[in-house]
Amino acid sequence: MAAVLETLEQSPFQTRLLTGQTGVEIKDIRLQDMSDENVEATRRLVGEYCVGVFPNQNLSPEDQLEFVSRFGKITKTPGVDMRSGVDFVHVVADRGDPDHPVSGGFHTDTCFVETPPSFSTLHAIEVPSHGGDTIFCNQYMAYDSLSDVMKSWLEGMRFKHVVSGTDRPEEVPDPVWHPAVRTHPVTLRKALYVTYADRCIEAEGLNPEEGKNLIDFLYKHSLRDHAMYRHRWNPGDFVMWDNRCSLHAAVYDHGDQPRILHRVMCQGEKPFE
Ligand SMILES: O=C(O)CCC(=O)C(=O)O
Ligand SMILES: [Fe+2]
Repeated sequence: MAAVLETLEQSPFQTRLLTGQTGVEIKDIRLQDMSDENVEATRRLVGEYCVGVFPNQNLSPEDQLEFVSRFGKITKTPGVDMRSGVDFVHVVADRGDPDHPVSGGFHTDTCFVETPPSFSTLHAIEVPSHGGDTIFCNQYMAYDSLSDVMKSWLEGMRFKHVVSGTDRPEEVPDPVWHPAVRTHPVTLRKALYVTYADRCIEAEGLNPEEGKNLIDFLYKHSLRDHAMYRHRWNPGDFVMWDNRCSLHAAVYDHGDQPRILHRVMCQGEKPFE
């Protein structure tokens, strides 16, 4: 814990923690004007608290691409239509169903490639007056709260990740194996790296039933209230999360109110234990 608070105190920004350990708000900074030094401070802060919230931004799709490219090579999910007319800027504009609100399901983005995105970002263009929140959970906390026996059991364990739901199956990559526990390259903390059962389908060395139950347990273990931050959107919000240490889920309870967000991601390293 001490190391975490140090990062916040050392940061050059006006910051506010949004929950005990997950989510940090970074105020009074225009993303287009950020210095290289502040980009590095952002990388550390978001790495430590999993989610960074920058209110009141006004970014064109090109500005967003430019900003995110400072954190890594811009990337996109294979097989997904961008819908924006600007390559690599994905328009997220899903409608809710007033009678049957659902959660999009907690996941880490595009984990089914060799080098999954480090950061994903959403810039709010138009948001519902209520509903349509995005929830994040902290995968350092999920790992830290496992027993020592479970932690040692997961050492060297790898899970198989595959694509689920795609616009263009021909662009889908082959399955990949990633460590169940990954070390964050910036914070050097360990985080549990699982996602929903459709995408995380097998544990190396275990029989199918064992693997399915293990992944199911770890996934459920990740979704505990005290490790979550729930973001209620305002227009102009820019939210950046670190896929190496968090899961997230959209909540589609906004009925037919418009909800339009621009999404840009950058590539991370190959996950390592
Ligand atoms: O719409 C949202 O709030 C998040 C959707 C999502 O999972 C993503 O953009 O990666
Ligand atoms: Fe996502």
